[in-house]
Amino acid sequence: MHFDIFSLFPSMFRGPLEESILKRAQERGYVSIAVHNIRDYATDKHHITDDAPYGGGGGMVMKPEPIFAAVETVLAGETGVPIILLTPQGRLFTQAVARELAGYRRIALICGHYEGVDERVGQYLATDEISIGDYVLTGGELAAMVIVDAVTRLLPGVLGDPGAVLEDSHADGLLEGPHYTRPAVFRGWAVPEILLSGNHAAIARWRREQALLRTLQRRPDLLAKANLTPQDRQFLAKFEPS
Ligand code: 6GU
Repeated sequence: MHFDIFSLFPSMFRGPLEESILKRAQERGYVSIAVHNIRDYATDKHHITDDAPYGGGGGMVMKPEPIFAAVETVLAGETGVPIILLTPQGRLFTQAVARELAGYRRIALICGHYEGVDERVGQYLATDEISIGDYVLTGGELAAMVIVDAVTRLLPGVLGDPGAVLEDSHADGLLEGPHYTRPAVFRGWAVPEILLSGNHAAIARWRREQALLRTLQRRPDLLAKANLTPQDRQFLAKFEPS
């Protein structure tokens, strides 16, 4: 997978993508990331990338020309590459969207800034608009990093254990249950007995029930959309307010 990121602040990307799993994924060739400075594609003497909004009002708006020039230059001759504008007005980024994006060979991410981006970027250049949540960031850079991270860890080979992504929170529409490691008793707090039992079928059932319970307690909105078996429903029925 290759990511092309278009930003006015390329140095924001230096740290986060160069640690841990993302670093290893790049070193091993599963993913490559190119950060392009939109300012380099402004053709005027001062490399201006923003301007006052038509119609008045506060704030500045990112000009269309440098963004179009940057994306069209970098993606020249390419077809079928999603061009994603990061904006709080976009569709919500979820695990399902991460899986969808992981199916592409190359993805372009445009980081918006200031009060917004000239509407013609969303209309005539971007093929998609994505938001990472219902809050406002100072720019799309952190959102782009979130997407690169969530998508990269889904690529085959990136995680050591291929089963890990199947057990993730949200992978099947449920939150994950609790995890424990040694010591068996820490400050008097014991690990649930069942996990020490060696009964793998019972442990699997317990984990499923913990995931169901945690989702019911913390994110009941997810339960409505989750893939539940009759056994799951029977278990949850015990906790329904009667
Ligand atoms: Cl993609 N951009 C900005 N500026 N704020 C956001 C966002 C994106 N997603 C949530 N908030």
